[in-house]
Amino acid sequence: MRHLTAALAATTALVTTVLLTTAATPAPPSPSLPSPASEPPSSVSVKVRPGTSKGSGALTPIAGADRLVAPLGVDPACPARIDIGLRSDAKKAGYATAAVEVDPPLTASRAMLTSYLPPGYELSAKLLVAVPPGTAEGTYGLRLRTSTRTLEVPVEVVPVDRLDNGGNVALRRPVTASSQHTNANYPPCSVADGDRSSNGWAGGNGWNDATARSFPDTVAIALGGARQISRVDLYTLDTERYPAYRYGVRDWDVQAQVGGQWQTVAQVRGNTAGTVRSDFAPVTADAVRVVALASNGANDYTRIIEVEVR
Ligand SMILES: [Ca+2]
Repeated sequence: MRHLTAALAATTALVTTVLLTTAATPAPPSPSLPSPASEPPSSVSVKVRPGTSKGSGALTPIAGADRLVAPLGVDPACPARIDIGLRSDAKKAGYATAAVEVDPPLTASRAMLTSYLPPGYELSAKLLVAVPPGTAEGTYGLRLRTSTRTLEVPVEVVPVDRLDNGGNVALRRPVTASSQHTNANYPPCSVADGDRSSNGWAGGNGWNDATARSFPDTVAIALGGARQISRVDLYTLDTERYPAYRYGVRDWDVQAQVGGQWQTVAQVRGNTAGTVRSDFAPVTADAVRVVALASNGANDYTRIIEVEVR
C-alpha cells in the first residue's frame, strides 16, 4: 500500500507539471516585445499524442532511435539526447509508468516516465544522457522498463575525434559565444550538437545571445586543428511559431581563423530563410565564427540552432 501511495504521489506530481505546462503556454511574442525565452524548456516537458489502441492491454516502451551516440569530453551543457516514450494499447485509460535506467557512470535526466494515458495514446519526453569526465569508451546500456516489458537502447561512448561527423568538422567541437541569455536553456555548445531542429526552442537546442538590440554578436567554433574548409551552413531559429523571417538572423559574416587571423570568407545579407549555405574559396582554418550583424523582426537577438562546417 505504501508503494501504491508513493507511486500515485509521483504520478500526480508529474501530471500536474504537464497540465501547468499546457496552461502556462504564452501567446506568441509580439514583434515589439520579443520574448524568446517564453516557452517552457522542452527537456522537462512530457508530450502526449493520440492514436488508435490495439486493445491488447500492453504498455510498450518506445525510443526515437535504436542507439544513442554519447560523445566523450563535450561541454556538459550539451549532453546527448534521445526521445523516449510509452504507448498504451490498453482498453481503458490508466497510468502508464516506466523506469529509466542507465549503466553507471552515465547519468540520465530522469529516473521515471509517467503519465495518465487514454487508450492508443503515446507519451514522449526528451532524455538527456550525461557522460562524466573519465568515462571509459564503450557501449553502455539504457533501459526503459515497464512492469512487463523492457526496451534496451545501446549508448555508445565515443571521443569527439572518432565521431562519425558526416564531414561536418564543427560537430561537437568547443564553442564560445559573445554572450548567452540565461532565462532559459540557450548554451553556445548547442550550435554544434548535431541537432538542426528548431523544435523545442529554449530547451537547449540553440543559442540566444544576451544583448538585446545590440550587435555584433559572435559565436566561434574551434575545429580541433587546422582543417581545409569551403562551406558553412547556418540554421537559424525557424518554426511555425517563431519563423525565421521574424526571429531568425538577417545579416552575418562568416569568418575563418587562418594563421591566427580572422578572415571574412562569406557574407549574408537580408536573409529570411531558416537555413543558409555559404560556399567560399577553400581556406585552412582552425576555427570558424559567425559574426551576427542584425536579426529579423524586432532586430533584437541572435538565435542560431546549428552551424556546420565542411
Ligand atoms: Ca543544435
